[in-house]
Amino acid sequence: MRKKFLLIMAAFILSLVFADNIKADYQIKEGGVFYGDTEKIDEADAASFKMLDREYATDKNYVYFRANVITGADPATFTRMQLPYSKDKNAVYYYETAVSYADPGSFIKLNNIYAKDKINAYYKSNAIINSDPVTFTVLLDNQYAKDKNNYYHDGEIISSETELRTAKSKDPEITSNVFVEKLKGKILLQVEQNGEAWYVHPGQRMRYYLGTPQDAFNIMKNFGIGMSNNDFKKIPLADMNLSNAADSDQDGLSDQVEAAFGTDKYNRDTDNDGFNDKEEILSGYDPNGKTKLGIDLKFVAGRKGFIYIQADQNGESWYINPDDSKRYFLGRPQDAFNVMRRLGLGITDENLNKIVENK
Ligand SMILES: [Ca+2]
Ligand SMILES: [Ca+2]
Ligand SMILES: [Ca+2]
Ligand SMILES: [Ca+2]
Repeated sequence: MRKKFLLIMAAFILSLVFADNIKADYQIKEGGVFYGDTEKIDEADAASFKMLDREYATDKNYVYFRANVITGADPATFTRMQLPYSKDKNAVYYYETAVSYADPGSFIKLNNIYAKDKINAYYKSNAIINSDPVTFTVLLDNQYAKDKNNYYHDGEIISSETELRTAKSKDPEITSNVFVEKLKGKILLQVEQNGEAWYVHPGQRMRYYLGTPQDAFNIMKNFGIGMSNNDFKKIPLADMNLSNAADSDQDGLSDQVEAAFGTDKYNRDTDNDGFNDKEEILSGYDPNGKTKLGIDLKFVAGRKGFIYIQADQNGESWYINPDDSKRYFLGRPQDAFNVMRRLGLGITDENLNKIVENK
């Protein structure tokens, strides 16, 4: 029963496909030329009419795209290029419209809306005036392009800062830039200004303004990726931000950090093995038991510069510094601020501008 139903469905779908085919073809009937069943092409000469494919045809006088005459096209030298372009000895055509100033000899299609030849780049049927065809390339989003002088959106030069940022984020030469590669995951300080801090997101390779300690804290928390306690144990701990707030047992780990590790905030040696909680963690031992924490630098390698959240604990967040592969506690806004100031790398405005800003 089910099989029969599927067969009927398949037949139905095929009939739709074929119906569409028949409708789109040229037909010669009643002494005239039709595109599809009903659309008569008045200009067409049935005797010399030749279908080139399902969308282009010629006769002794004209070239046709679907049911329309391509004005000015020469039927004797007309050839198809990849849709939507075609050409003859004189000109290039975008569907049925001549592409202004295009050179048929050197014309190449870049995508469905951009093309170039030895003289210009083109958007649909228009030349992009003053474009540089040698360096003109389409970006990761089809509507964007660039040459050595400008970025373009839908064939127009981009001048707004906001749009420029968007365009650059689609530029593979920027996003895979070696320079950005070196700085990904780092915190940068604008030394030529007032020490403004930026975080270069290691996945997006874009920079985020860290602003005030509260902004920095929020931004860093927002990027946090959940990680299990077991995985956290593989990342070495940095001796920073560990006792910035109340430390009830005075073991060098604040109550907040103890909560993150699950140690006793009223006991300097939670597991009573003779080594205090902080000492153990910093040297890679488990403050809650006999074993080692299992530091794994291979595990850390692919995670440098990212921010992780303790999904199994209280949502504490940590930053893995790409320079020393250690994790830094981001307990409070002040902690995020400390990380920013102490780990931040000075950068010139010129170099900073090579990294796309995201807001
Ligand atoms: Ca403590
Ligand atoms: Ca303790
Ligand atoms: Ca201990
Ligand atoms: Ca121990």
